[in-house]
Amino acid sequence: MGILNATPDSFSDGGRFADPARALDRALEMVAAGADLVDVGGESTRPGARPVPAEQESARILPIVKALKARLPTPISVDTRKAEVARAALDAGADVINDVSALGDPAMGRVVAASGAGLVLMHMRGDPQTMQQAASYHDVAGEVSAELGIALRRAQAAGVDSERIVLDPGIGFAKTAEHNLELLGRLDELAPLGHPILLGPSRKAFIGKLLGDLLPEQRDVGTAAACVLGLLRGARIFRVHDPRTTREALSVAEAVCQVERSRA
Ligand code: HH2
Repeated sequence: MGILNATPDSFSDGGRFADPARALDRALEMVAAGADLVDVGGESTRPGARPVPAEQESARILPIVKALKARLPTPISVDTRKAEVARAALDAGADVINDVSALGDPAMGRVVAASGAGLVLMHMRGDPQTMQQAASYHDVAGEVSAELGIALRRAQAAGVDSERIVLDPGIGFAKTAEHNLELLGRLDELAPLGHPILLGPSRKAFIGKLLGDLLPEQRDVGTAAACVLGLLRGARIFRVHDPRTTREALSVAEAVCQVERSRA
């Protein structure tokens, strides 16, 4: 899943792809580099980010979703927490809603259910402005798994097709650097929830910190390493800014896994 943020303030690609023509070029580049899905976002969710009104978020993403749908066969997901924005994006042709609040908006489940689209439910506590104060766990993998289970049941109760639901532990959302590392190491504990797992470590601060305060654009090798580890622990979708580096790393890891499976 290649990241395309139409925001002025995203922590890594803010301000670069707000124009639909530039966004389309970037999407084509990411697909050529191995992305199977393009995730369009119109509101930054980095820690402390200011919320964006629905009309403004829609105005940022809809021209891009339409431009991408007209030119690309690749499925498009839209990263939004608002049912109103999701409805407009689905009408414009989006295939998946990526909701980092896991149905924080009570109308979101019904909107996605009515469209038959896919849904990503990501773990977070609070919202981007408050979440880092909620980064307190006795058992991070157990609590994330239990809270994702609650979100999953809410989505099913709203009528979302179970086959279309993907779960995400929310790397960096209400998590310290240590929580992120522990979650990555224990990702296989989410398998009993029975849904595909999406992982979004891309260029996040814990990687920069581990590598000696690297800037976001310098964190792609670290991101690929986290994704390979995630693959080995069961993740199947990887949300990244630089699909080429991660795709290459995953291809090598997959080849090794395939040989291992054929010998078993
Ligand atoms: N991370 C970000 C945004 N959306 N969605 C999912 N499912 N999982 C994630 O880990 C995730 C996400 C934050 O990254 P980015 O979009 O690069 O930054 P910003 O929120 O500043 O736009």
